[in-house]
Amino acid sequence: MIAQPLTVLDHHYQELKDDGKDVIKGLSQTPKTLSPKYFYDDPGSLLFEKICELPEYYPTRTEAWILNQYADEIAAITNCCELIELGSGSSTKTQALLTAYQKIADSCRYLPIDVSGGILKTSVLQLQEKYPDINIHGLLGTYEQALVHLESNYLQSRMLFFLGSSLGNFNPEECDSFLTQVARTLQPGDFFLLGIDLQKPKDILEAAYNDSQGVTAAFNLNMLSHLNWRFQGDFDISLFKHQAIYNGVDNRIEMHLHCQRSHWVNLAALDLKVSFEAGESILTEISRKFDLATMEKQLQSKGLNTVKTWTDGKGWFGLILCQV
Ligand code: AVI
Repeated sequence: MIAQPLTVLDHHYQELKDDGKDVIKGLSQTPKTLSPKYFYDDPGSLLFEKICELPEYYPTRTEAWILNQYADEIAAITNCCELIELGSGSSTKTQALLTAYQKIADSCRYLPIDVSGGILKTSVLQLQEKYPDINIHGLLGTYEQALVHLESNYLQSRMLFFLGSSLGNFNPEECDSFLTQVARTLQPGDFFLLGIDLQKPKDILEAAYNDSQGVTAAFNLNMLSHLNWRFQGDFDISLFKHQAIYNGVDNRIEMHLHCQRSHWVNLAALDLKVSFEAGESILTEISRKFDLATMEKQLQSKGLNTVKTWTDGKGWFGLILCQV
């Protein structure tokens, strides 16, 4: 079988280079912040795949269990022609849905969208071999680029999915505008499938983001290596320590890189020199933990009406299927 070419939304590196403005802004403010999108260069995406297999990191296997359990039902309810996944990564969990669709659909197409070209290319090639009856095209780009592209390239009935609780990495305002944009890409009758991590005791949450093998620490620190190669930086990784704590007021994990010694960092390509004090930290990620009923209401306010919700036996993770 001839492999489909990878469709590139825009020039990946050029696009992210422009985004360096957010690095300047984030490192110039107090407290310092960096966007979690900088986790996902190719080494970072591989580290994330490792996180997904950690015993402490329950979200991936819990969501995979729900998907495996209910994929046939989801396919039967939705029966769309076009399946679109935002932030597809390795598309591992999605295979339950593709297998279910392959059984019922005559022709359908799957568009995995990710910001990391290496993992996207590899997974598209593997999926094309495994699912010869499904038309598979990878799209390389950020969520923003992807949603703009999808809004103006509507072909046929759609199910858009956003799994892994990636929605939790947005703050409330970002979440609101993301859902508005999602609703814009869908036509009446189309579906949105959302995976969200639910609230649970602090010790389980903190263990999931402070694993004993140090993979999450390596993932967090890799963001600085990414900035070093992308923006000609000189971050000394050994001067920072990973820290993840649960903020019970805002129901979110906060991941930080904690500076161990006062020093300067230079990012030559951004013409930026930043001073770090011992004890100060960079907020690299929030990971919000949700409540199903509240999320269903928020989705409804965007015209995304819940058709069915699934969860696991412990109520740790939720999958919401909604329809426009
Ligand atoms: C991608 N995202 C949903 C993960 C999360 O759990 O917030 C990223 C992650 N960060 C640390 N571990 C996993």
